[in-house]
Amino acid sequence: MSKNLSEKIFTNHLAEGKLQPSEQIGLKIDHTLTQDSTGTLAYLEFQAMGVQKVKTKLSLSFVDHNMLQNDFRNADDHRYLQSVAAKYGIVFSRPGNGICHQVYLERFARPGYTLLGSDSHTPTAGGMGMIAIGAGGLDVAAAMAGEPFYLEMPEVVGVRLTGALSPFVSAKDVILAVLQKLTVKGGVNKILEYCGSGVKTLSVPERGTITNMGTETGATTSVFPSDEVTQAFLKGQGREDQWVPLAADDNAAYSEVLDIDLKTVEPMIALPHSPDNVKAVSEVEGTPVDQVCIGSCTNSSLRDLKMVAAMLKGRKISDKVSLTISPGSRQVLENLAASGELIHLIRAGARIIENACGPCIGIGQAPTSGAVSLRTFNRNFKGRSGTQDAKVYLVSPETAVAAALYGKIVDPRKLGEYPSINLPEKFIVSDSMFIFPNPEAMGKTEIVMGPNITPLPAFPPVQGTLRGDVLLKVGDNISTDDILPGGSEIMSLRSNIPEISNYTFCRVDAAFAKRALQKKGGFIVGGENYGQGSSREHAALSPKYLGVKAVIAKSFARIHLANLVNFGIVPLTFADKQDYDGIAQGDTLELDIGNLERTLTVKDTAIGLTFQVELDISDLDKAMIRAGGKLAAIKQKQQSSPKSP
Ligand code: MIC
Ligand code: SF4
Repeated sequence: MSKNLSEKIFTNHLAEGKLQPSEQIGLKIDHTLTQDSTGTLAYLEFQAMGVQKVKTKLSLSFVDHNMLQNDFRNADDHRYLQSVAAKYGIVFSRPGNGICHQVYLERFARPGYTLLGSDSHTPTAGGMGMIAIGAGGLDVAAAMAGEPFYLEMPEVVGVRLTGALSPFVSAKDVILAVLQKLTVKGGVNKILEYCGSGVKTLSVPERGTITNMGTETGATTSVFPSDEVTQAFLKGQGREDQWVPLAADDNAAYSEVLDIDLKTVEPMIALPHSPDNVKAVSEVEGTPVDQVCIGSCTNSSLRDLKMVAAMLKGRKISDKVSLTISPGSRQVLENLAASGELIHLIRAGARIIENACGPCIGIGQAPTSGAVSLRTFNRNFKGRSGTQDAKVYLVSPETAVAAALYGKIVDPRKLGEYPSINLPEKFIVSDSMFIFPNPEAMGKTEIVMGPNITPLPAFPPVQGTLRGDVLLKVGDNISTDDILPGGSEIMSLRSNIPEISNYTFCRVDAAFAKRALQKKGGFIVGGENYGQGSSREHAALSPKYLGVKAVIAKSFARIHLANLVNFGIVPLTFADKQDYDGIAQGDTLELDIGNLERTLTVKDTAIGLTFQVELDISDLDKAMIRAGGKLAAIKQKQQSSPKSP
């Protein structure tokens, strides 16, 4: 029977279950990846599992998010991560080496492999023909301990590309066009698999831009075939031996097919405050711009910065604009420096900042009050930039440069001759910023924990009747940035749950944390796509710490749903979405969870009404909730099979 590419890779990695859409399956994981802001928790969880060393083919720990080191806390986290890596056999990518997704794509991504990463943009590596999925830290820790990754088998949507992109139009415009069609929830429980004759016109980094931002549709992952373009990229990285050709069979079936003629794609832009609020750049031309930021895991490859350098060459940016450029990796920076292209960025007036996430997650470069900021990033949720009333637009590097030059939004196609750029046949490659584990030293390595790194809280089993107030009622598309914001101040507390939980929902309702503690917990009521965005499990763990027992929403985003289960918060959806309207913040709810049946009844004692909710999770998930979360469940499992570590 003919198979699509996703089915082929899943078949080769199937540990449990049947490959049917909506079936629960267990997937064998080859590689794992963590970054500093989710990694500290993932490794505390891994330590708690009592395993001697990682059981994957390769596990990597990156430091790329919180790099400011405003005080000891941040630096202590980095030191902790380095010591954990040395102890358990994990490759450590030092601060300064670059953004995890960009570096992984350059140095480790392999066609046909699986990757699980504690960051929602892990699907970037799908540009290399692999199944790369973002998950909470606990799921990544479990994969490092040799457990399969459990998920609902997604539907596979074919995205058929034909033709080739026009000058000044690039991969970012393609994914923005996809987002316009699918919205931020159209990809939930789906894989976007790219196919068609247009695929070969896109380089691996361009494919990575598209698979990276597939995350914003809610998709489980996105994947491209592995072809001669992939081979050339791997050859350029000195890794040609890792290439294998991979593609869907002819006549492979997809649950649906989206057709995109690349020739018809034009420069696109996502308007504030959602990645799916997409329009053509030509529709918003003339809007004055205060800040332009180029970088992030979406658009910071050598291809992108070569284009930016070529477009800025011999020009000067507008006096009205602050332009920052953060290269995706040290390799990108080194290649730009060696080829002489870096000078064009510097002379044009760009502020070159560290090879890291930086402004993308509110670590520096907050825009001025009320500013318009054009960014080549992937998320523009309100307040994520660090300035609550800033208006962040998402664009391609080409549109970003046009705005930096003119101080307003301009269709880049008006910029004259389109520069031609080529990726080098051989990249300058140096792995000197990785620390590879030394098997002899592993067992003897001490883990160094600074005073801000606190033990994981333990939670009792979840059973009986859950009772409490509706602590907060929110609308649709609440992101994990709303639940627990980024930014350097709060991110310094990522390894200290009691402290960070004080910031839960702080930008939505500053009194939330206090109220939750006073009331000894309760419920959260949400709209559609609750928990979209980042994979940070703090958005589940902090509410749990404050006593949140269940979230009742119209629908959930995939990673956040798994994180709620992992920490023993019951994720419920309204059987009849209209019941959402009847509940008010402050109402008292009562819910007997019985045996965690599929349909449960909630009593709103404030208005004397009852309504039905659905618990659409697997039996394995139910066992985790009963045990008080995944960590407790894994520990139980290990105690019953003492030989397993
Ligand atoms: C993000 O882009 O929001 C982050 C920061 O990379 C997160 C991870 C985190 O919250 O640490 C993500 O996308 O998963
Ligand atoms: Fe870093 Fe931004 Fe990418 Fe998240 S989206 S990994 S913060 S660059």
